Amino acid sequence: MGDAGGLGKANIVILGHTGSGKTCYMLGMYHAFKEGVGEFTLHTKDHDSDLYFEEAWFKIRKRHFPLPTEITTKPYSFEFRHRFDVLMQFDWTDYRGGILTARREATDLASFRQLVRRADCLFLCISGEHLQQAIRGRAQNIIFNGAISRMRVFCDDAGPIPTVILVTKSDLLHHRRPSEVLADVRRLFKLWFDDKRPIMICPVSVIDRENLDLPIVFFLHVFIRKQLAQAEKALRALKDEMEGRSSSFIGWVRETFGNLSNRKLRESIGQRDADLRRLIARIQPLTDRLWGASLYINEREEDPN
Ligand SMILES: Nc1nc2c(ncn2[C@@H]2O[C@H](COP(=O)(O)OP(=O)(O)OP(=O)(O)O)[C@@H](O)[C@H]2O)c(=O)[nH]1
Ligand SMILES: [Mg+2]
Repeated sequence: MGDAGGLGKANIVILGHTGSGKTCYMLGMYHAFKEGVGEFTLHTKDHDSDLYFEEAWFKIRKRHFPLPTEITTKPYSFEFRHRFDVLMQFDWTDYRGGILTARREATDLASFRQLVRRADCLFLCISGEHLQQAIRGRAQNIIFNGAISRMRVFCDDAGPIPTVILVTKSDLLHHRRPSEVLADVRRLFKLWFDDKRPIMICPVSVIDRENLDLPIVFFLHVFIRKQLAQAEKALRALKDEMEGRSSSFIGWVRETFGNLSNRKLRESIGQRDADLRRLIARIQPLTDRLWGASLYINEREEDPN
């Protein structure tokens, strides 16, 4: 994570079997924010990527879908903006789903593993095709056919980071009760729920344009909260140190905020804390949308200390 805009730079990695809808989702997400969600927009600085996204989305609207991704593209760099201010940058690599079942010889396997290891957020795709009926008696087949067990193998390296489970092609699920679909997805992804990460299940569709913006909003929400929690912990550690109590966290505080005098350090962290609170208020119109949709959300992360 580097420094850029208000929140720095994040790596979002999307995983899902071939044909699960990763490329279409990325195009839909870009389009949703290009049109603007309130005053929030998404941009890529790369001219050709922008052109490709626009053309490919135009074709999707006419039901001409992109070809399966055979060669992984370079990462796309996105800027998430509120009016003219960049709030966050993130990189997004459109990997081929085939990587999940690739053999050791595959040339892109090592870079994929590395990417997942460095991720700040995971997007996992399960196609709505698997969920058109209740999963009763079919769970093991879906876990295998949807490459859910393969995703877990790669994600183990990343630790319990914020995760969005995208139920793609949700236009195929209109006949089912949303709460039953969400319960089925929880069963299929049980291991991800056991390790107490911030997690969301979000049905999305490029046909219905359902919820295309919400996964990024969820990540933004947990990303800011995490930074705020760190700033508050840093202030407590500093206070402890100034009052003669030792704190194991203080080394991290000085490394992150600079080796300043205690007074300057307190000012600097206090400023960061206030900035983050302002940001939370600023994105409120977006986060309000999360609580109004038919989703599963657990935003809490277990504090290891
Ligand atoms: N009904 C419906 N079909 C979709 C939707 N999104 C994608 N599809 C279908 O799913 C196919 C695969 O989508 P892609 O986005 O190419 O899948 P991918 O995960 O990128 O696949 P790889 O590139 O092979 O890893 C598309 O060609 C469409 O036929 C959707 O929202 N609704
Ligand atoms: Mg693809």
